[in-house]
Amino acid sequence: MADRTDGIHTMDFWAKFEKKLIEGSGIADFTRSRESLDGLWNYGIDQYDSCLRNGWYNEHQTDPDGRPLPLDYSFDEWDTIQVPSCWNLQSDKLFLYEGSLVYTRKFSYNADCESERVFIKFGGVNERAAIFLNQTYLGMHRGGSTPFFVEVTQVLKPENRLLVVANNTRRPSNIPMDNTDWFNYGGIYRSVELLRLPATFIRSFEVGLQPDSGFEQIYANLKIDGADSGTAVLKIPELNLTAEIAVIGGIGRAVIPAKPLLWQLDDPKLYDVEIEFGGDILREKIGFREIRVQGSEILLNGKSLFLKGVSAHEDSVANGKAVTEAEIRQVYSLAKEMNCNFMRLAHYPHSESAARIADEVGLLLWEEIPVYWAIEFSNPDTYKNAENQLTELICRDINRASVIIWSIGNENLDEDPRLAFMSGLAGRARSLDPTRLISAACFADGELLKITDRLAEYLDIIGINEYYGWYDPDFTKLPKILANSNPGKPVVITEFGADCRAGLPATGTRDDMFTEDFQLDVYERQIEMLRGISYIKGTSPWIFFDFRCPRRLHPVQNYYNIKGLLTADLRYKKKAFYAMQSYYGGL
Ligand code: GCB
Repeated sequence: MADRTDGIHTMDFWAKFEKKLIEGSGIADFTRSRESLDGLWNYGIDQYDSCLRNGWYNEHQTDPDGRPLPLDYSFDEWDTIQVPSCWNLQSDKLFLYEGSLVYTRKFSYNADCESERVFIKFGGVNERAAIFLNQTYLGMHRGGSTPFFVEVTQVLKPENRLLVVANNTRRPSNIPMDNTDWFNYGGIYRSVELLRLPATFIRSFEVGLQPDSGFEQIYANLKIDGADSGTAVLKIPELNLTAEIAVIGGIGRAVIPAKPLLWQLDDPKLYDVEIEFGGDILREKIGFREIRVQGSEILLNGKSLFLKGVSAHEDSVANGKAVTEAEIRQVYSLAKEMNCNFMRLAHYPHSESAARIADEVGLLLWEEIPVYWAIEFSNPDTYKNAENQLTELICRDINRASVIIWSIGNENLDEDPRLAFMSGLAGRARSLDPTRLISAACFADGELLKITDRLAEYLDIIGINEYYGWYDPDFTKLPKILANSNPGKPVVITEFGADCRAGLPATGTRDDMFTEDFQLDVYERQIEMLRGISYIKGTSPWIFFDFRCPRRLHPVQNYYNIKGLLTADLRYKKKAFYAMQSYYGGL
């Protein structure tokens, strides 16, 4: 029933719904059969959050005595919107909308068998989502870039209404916070799927090369939901490998002798891997490789590696964050054309397909969570949110050979609460995944002209963002920083760059800001400076292609961050693209 008192009482309805959070819900689902819930959903633009305040999700049509009530909504008569998509690109009136959209659809369900458990997977909803099925509140997910799974077994009926309140309001206490340098897309922008699982199922499984085993062992870890003990069977047919793994307390762990061909950049070999427990079978394609650091070296399969990278946002002109596989493949093929072996996927987890495709094409990845700029580092709930996003990301991509680095954040000042927050995240990442490297994009100290960030102690690779030649025109500081620093660890220059409007006519001098010549000049000086520094083991300049950005109001920018080496439509290569291509080509 629409509660008239909601209008006269202040009500922190978000707090009410946040009492039931959906966290750490990951399920290994790659080859599981699924039913798509994508397609056209009804939607209402709910600027004042009336659905949550007034309980529309209850669908009360009458008062307790059966008299009809006036309703302010009519779900099935609302307009429709495509799921998945960013709402901003679906209608002009939604382009700059920040707030709630109520999404709803109906679907039918027939149980395959009585014991089956059913989950709905949401690949990504920006930024928070309150989920209701058949008038039952199932929980709220925070974090716009990681998947979550909601069990619906007990609530399903033959005919169902699914209702999602998606909200992209920027909040200072969120991850990310209210100020970022990218576009705040909204909506259910990755697929929604229904998964039917047996009563006992494999919730997660992880298979990889056992570190320090001389490439002669693999490890397997799995978690079972629904049963405590038994025996799992791991099979890798191409290696003639069949191994039994004891499951105790729902957990199975084993280290098994095996000599797989290693996953290499020029030969990204993937094996079909199968795991079975109690009749539940999961299949994956897995590459075996080892990544570690030694002194200031990064070693891939024991060999020294320079990360020839570039940073990129998940953004396309046509689809925003809802990028297609074809768009990801196009970006990767352009990165390879620039002679890259590495990409920094900034500043939040990109689509699950990004790492799967990188596994296939042989590209190394840095994956990041949006602990970006001035996060509320002293707020325990903000930490909880960040840790959950990190957990969901690691859980999603744990089997991807391409992913070599978990980045726990970008550009925050070295202050005590931040150190406690970020070192906590580093510890969490290590405990979930001791086989990959931990990094973050940090600042050098602009006054001492030295890398001094205390977070470095907790990182395997120190990422440094610097904009000498652009935000700080005094380029002479860069050589001083490089000479004054002795980090004892590999450093990757995770950002440098300059704005550039493609094709902007230069006036004939190389000092013309925003022109291709100016950007090229910054790149040439950066390359010259960085190439001689022994502890620098990679670069990922900012950025591969121009992207939408509400903070960029200069007419040449026109609401885009134009530091791209390519234009936003990926069609035009700026001059600096060729400078990077020739630098990387010569390494
Ligand atoms: C940075 C940020 C990045 C911005 C970039 C810029 O330091 O890490 O998110 O987009 O600078 O263009 O200012």
